[in-house]
Amino acid sequence: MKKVLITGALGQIGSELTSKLRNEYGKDNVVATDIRVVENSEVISNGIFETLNVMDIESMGELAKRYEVDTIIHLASLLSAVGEQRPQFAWQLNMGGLTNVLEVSKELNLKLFTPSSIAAFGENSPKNLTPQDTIQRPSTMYGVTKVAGELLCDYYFNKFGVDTRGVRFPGLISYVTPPGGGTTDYAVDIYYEALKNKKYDSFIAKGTQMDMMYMPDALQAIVDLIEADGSKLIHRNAFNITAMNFEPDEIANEIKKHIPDFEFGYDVDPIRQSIAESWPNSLDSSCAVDEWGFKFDYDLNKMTVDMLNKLKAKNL
Ligand code: VAH
Repeated sequence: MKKVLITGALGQIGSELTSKLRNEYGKDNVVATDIRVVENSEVISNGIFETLNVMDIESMGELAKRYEVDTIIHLASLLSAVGEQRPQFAWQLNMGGLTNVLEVSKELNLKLFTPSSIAAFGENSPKNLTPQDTIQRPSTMYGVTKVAGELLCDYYFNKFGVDTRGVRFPGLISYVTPPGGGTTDYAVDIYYEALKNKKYDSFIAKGTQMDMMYMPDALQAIVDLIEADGSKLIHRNAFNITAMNFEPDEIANEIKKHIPDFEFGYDVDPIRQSIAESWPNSLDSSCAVDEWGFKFDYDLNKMTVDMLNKLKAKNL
């Protein structure tokens, strides 16, 4: 990867990925794009930024040509909970945007990374250590678009030779840009609320195990997979990856080690709870390890220390 165009660059992943890639590949080699414009955003002020609606294939192709990118990282997407509120729009955006980046990548011979999610699995996928290759019958529109997206990316690789690659992200936890409309967002909200109010009621129920990952590990996984030797990849779209696995009580107890008077409880959201229950309890990430050396640095303990320190530094 020498020059990259990122869609959804103002989102939870995009905002931190843009900064990382500008540091590692040079500011002039990262074209950050998003449909929105946000005031006081470093993504906009600290390098190349273009407004782009991923449903507009002409503008997307024009930007890719103008900046002579060799890679697209496609992050623009509606997440699980908001996708259930607007299922038709979720299909149109998630699939329309992906089809456009695939067509532009085919026309300009670009490498394409786009993430899938643990949401690509459903009730009858094996719940524990969910295999790389297994039944995928998700019950959310977001999950449907992720499975369809995985199949479409494999199709473009097999039929047209487009170099597509992706990972199935678990819940991602970060301190820079809050997530929007996800089911795993409770694991981000809890840190903000523990610091601001010393109290948080989880919208996900006690005992609900989900895979999670700290954002620095997610960003490194994106770079490592993009830079991996394609000839060694048996799978492409998309690799199971995970770093930790916990239920709400476990993350609350880890926070209490640092904020002893933190009051934790439950106020379960039945919609997001039903989504969470349809997802795996844990993933088997051995194919990512074997095929491109996936690794992670942060466990729940190390992440909690860093999250609380970084959020305190933001004077929340
Ligand atoms: C969501 N954070 O909750 C996203 C993610 C695995 C979950 O895809 O929708």
